[in-house]
Amino acid sequence: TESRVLHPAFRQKIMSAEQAAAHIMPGDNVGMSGFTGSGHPKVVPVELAKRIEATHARGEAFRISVWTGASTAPELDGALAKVNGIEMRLPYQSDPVCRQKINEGTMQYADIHLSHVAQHVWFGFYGKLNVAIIEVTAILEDGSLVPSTAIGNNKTWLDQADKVILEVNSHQSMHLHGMHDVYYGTQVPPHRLPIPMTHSDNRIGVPYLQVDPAKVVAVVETNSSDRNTDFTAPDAESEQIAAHLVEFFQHEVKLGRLPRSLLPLQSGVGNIANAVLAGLNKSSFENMTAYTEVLQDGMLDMIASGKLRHASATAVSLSKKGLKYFEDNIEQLRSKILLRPQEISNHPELIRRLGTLSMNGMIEADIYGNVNSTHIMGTRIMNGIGGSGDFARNAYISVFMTPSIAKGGNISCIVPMVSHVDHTEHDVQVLVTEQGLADLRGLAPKARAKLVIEKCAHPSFKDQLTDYYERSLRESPGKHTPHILTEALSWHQRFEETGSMKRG
Ligand code: 0RQ
Repeated sequence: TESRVLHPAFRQKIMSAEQAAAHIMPGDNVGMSGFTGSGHPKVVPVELAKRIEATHARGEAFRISVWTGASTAPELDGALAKVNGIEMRLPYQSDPVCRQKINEGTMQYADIHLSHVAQHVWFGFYGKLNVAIIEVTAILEDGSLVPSTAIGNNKTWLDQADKVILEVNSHQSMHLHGMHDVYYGTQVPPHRLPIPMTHSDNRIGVPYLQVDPAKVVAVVETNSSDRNTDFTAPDAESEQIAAHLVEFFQHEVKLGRLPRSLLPLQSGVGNIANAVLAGLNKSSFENMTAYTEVLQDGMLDMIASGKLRHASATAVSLSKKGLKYFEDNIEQLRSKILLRPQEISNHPELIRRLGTLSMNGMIEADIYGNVNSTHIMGTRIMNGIGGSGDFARNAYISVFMTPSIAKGGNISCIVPMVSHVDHTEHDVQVLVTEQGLADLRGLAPKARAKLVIEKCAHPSFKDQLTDYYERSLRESPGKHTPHILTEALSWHQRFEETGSMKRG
């Protein structure tokens, strides 16, 4: 294939991945591209992992900090974690090897709101960014960079890093050019101005990334695919969750609280989110829009059917089948999809102004509506908060969803008190399980508790929850948010000890 490195100054820097990886030093903070398995560097991290492994074999220390947009893939997070090469990871991961290292206590992990990352780096909160490793689709004649399938924090990494390594991936479609909207107007306080966006399909920036060529130490040509994880077909439970939500939105339209085309949709990652989008695709709503982080297959299907008029995101994260449709139809899709930096896709100012309908997955919720999205039994990380907090607090309506039970019915996802809080009761308006939907807007704690138990809990845990709640009402010293503190987390403790939350 013809080289996609069209600018002579960049062409002079073309080298192997191994040579490029030699620019990274022990202790470096390294900013990498990548968001939900898309647009991450494919080869330099692998060569870096080899170098780290060889260094460790000589008995010398070599660890780096890895900052990304969000989750990546086995050839980045997995490879570096496997050789114990990561000292600190931020802001989001979903890799099994990373998860294991974090939970065994050998890797540090800072789980950060995705909208915070770029500005915290500008403010200097995490120290100096030494190196950026960024995947791009092409380097044009004038030196501008055509972004890949995800933008994430790339603008910030390119601006802030001392040294830049570019991976130019010819596997990505050249037709991505024009699908990106990179806003260069962000400032730090006290110089901030309003971000000039009033509709989710507004273009406010330029379709390329910029980099100072003097900082580019290496250009590596690659040809590899993104993670392209397949989704499972919606199961009965996910379809029930979707049905409850569609009915709720219809009700809100009827009451005049939502327009007929709804408001911009934000949908989280995973199979349930995908099933909800499939439900919306079959619904009577039309001309919908999306203001979200990740564009999954479910949204692509909605664009294909004409139900979704436009989607704004920071990454496309597609299955192999979804990717084929995307690439075959990319000419038409370019006017319907905009990819933006994550500081914009997740910006609280914009989420509040646009009024998103935000739908995210959770691990558990408690009877008062506090939500745990990240920790298994309070101590073990699953993935991270990702963008769910950016959206939850600022959405028009913020929805959290989960099946009502997990692990073959031994776990109730509705508990007396969550074992870790990511989204407080103040940020959670609607809870949905396959059992039903609890609309918590405007309710005081005791009314919330009754509704959550009634609508969301699994029948096999309803009595146990009701019993806890009623005894709390009697025994709790405070009657605003009644609890029996010595018992509130006993369900989790019982699971750790016996393998079930069920009372013997
Ligand atoms: O365990 O993996 O061992 O089978 O948790 O559960 O049901 O497959 O859920 O894939 O929809 O993910 C919250 C993790 C849900 C996700 C979470 C066990 C269950 C299973 C996974 P196994 P499911 P999903 C946009 C927004 C935070 C980030 C976010 C997430 C595993 O949605 O990471 O929202 N969200 N970002 O068996 C113990 C419980 C459990 C439980 C389920 N109550 N207790 N284990 N499990 N419930 C995207 C970005 O920001 C990038």
